[in-house]
Amino acid sequence: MAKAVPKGDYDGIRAEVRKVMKQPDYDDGSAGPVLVRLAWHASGTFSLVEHNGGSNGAGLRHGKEAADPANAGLYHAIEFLMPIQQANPWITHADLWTLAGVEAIKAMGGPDVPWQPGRMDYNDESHAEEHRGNISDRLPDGALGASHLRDVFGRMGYSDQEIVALSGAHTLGRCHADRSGFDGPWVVNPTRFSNQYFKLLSTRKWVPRKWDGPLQFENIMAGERLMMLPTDMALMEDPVFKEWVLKYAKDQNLFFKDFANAFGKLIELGVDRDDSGFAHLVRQAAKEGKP
Ligand code: ZEM
Repeated sequence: MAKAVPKGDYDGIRAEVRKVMKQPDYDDGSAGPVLVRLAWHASGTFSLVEHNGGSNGAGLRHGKEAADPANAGLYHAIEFLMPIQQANPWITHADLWTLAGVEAIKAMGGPDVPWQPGRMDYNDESHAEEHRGNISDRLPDGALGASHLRDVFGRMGYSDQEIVALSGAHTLGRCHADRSGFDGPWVVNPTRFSNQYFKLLSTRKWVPRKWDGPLQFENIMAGERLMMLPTDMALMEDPVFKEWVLKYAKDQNLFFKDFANAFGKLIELGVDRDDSGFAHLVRQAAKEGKP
């Protein structure tokens, strides 16, 4: 059971998140990485041009977005947070998911990412379907390359430098064959936030793994089979991306600063608060002045 904390006590919620992060029987003993992935996938559907998608609404609980293969396995994260939500029904899922991602980053040794409340939830599936617009196929595909990354992150308004900074999150967690088809962690200590991903990406020799699964790259380190996705490799192949990989590999402080900015921006995408401090869910068509 999670603890009920007073309405608006977000530090109290953060403390509860730290407690649910301890999951001795799950993955590397921590829910932290999958909580970060939930915050990212909840937010990373945003489109600047269409001005829809993003963390507001917590649409990932419903319908098509919940069933999207790109979101496979994220129900674990939603379930880890459920006791907190049940004990504290005053917080929206959308606020809880983004706050949990931010707190997990911090608890695993990462930077302080700015966070603000005010997101609302879709009430149910039809509410979500009616409001969110068509946001399918917006999350990146790890099998592709640099131009795909620029398409996907450009749609959210990110620069090359920010794409590389955000990719540093792959120092956390692992791929699961039964979720994405890919397999394994990127680093030896995947519950510690650091610039290790950039160090390994830029210094180790990565070779295609011989297996039945999709193309991924491997390097054996301390007896562990570490991995890189084709999109991770693209950061070393593209000269502009590579410059930032090398900078972040050398300078952890710079990485932490740039990551905090880029992740803080991510969880704010499409969250338009009014004077009341709430980001009301407006039907996309209504915003565009259509009936
Ligand atoms: Zn990920 N990511 N990601 N990512 N990601 C996975 C796991 C995690 C891509 C991707 O295809 C995959 C960002 C960007 C990109 C995390 C955070 C962030 C997995 C493995 C894949 C396939 C899923 C599985 O099988 O469980 C691609 C192509 C990206 C484009 C650059 C960004 C941005 C992130 C946050 C800032 C995290 C924390 C994980 C580990 C999840 C876990 O369960 O351990």
